[in-house]
Amino acid sequence: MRILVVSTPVGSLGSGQGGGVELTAFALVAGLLQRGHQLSVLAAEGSVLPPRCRQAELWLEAGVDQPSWQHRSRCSAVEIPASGLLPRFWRRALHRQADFAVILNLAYDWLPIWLTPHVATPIAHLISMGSVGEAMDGVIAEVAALHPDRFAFHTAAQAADFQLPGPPRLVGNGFDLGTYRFEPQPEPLLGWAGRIAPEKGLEDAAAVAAGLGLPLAVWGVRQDEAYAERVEASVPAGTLQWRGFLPTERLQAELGRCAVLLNTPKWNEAFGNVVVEAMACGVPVAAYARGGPAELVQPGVNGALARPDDLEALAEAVRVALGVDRAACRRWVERHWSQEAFAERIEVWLEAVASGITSPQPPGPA
Ligand code: HBI
Repeated sequence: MRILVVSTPVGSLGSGQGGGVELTAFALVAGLLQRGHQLSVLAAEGSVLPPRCRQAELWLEAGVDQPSWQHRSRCSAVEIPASGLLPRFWRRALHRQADFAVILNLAYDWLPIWLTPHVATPIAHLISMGSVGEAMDGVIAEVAALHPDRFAFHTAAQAADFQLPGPPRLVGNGFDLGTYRFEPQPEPLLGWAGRIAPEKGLEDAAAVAAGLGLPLAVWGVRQDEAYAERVEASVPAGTLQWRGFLPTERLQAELGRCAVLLNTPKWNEAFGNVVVEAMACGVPVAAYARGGPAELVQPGVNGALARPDDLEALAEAVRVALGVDRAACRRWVERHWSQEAFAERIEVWLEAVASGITSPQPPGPA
């Protein structure tokens, strides 16, 4: 099929601002190309595709970033900046829609979902977060009631946040496992990776590392500077090793040296890419039993789970994870989350959407 993938209007691909949706985009574009589809990717100016995605046609748009949903209040109205990227993406996508069998939207935004019943070329939405605002919850519920087949989610925990007419389509996620090298010998070092912002709960990982007397390496974009400084001040100097945001190649080389990765989501984490990335390097994960990570961590097999927000339980989970077989972590990721397996799940979904056999016809004009 000829597929148009519309990226997130928050930052350019490759900058790290787009969070997990970047990894997802690269995995599904590369995987669908491998399966013989023709891909075009619509993204913000400055975006760069990795070599494995180079056969995709890259369309760039300049414009003002869409304000990020997870840093707005739950009752925020939909706000589209003047000269916004989002309307420019969709002006271009609608203008060229006839060239494609299906449009795959990766943006967690109101406009593309609202457009769905009114556009000839079917638009499919891979929802990348749990519930973060009423405007999004509302438009997903409204459009899913008519076109349930147009929505896919990463995990059951994430999908459970939304009002859907039937069981959700779950596609998990996908990773280019050739990028991640298995590391059998760790250092006495704990790890944490993610956007450095309150919803990711770094302060809990810092407290547990300090309590265990082990250093904590921290990777990620310092999205909330004041928050990062508060966490730094909350533990003895030297506990945290701030490693910054690294491209995957370098991140995995450092991540692999950790004895355990701590994952401490305060929100309903839709998937938890870093959990799978760590395991791909052989690093067991101690995570809160919350959101996507609770479906990824198989206690005793690839890590341990702790009651959410319970520091004692998290420390105990770290101790258990320290004893987990590192090769078993790598094997588990290869079985479920390869780029190839993910692209096949996406292909099955998009072919059903393109054939249009499953969605009821929208009601006539009111
Ligand atoms: N906010 N408005 C908006 N649009 C997005 O696509 C978006 C976002 N916030 C975060 C985000 N995407 C990604 O970091 C997550 O989907 C992973």
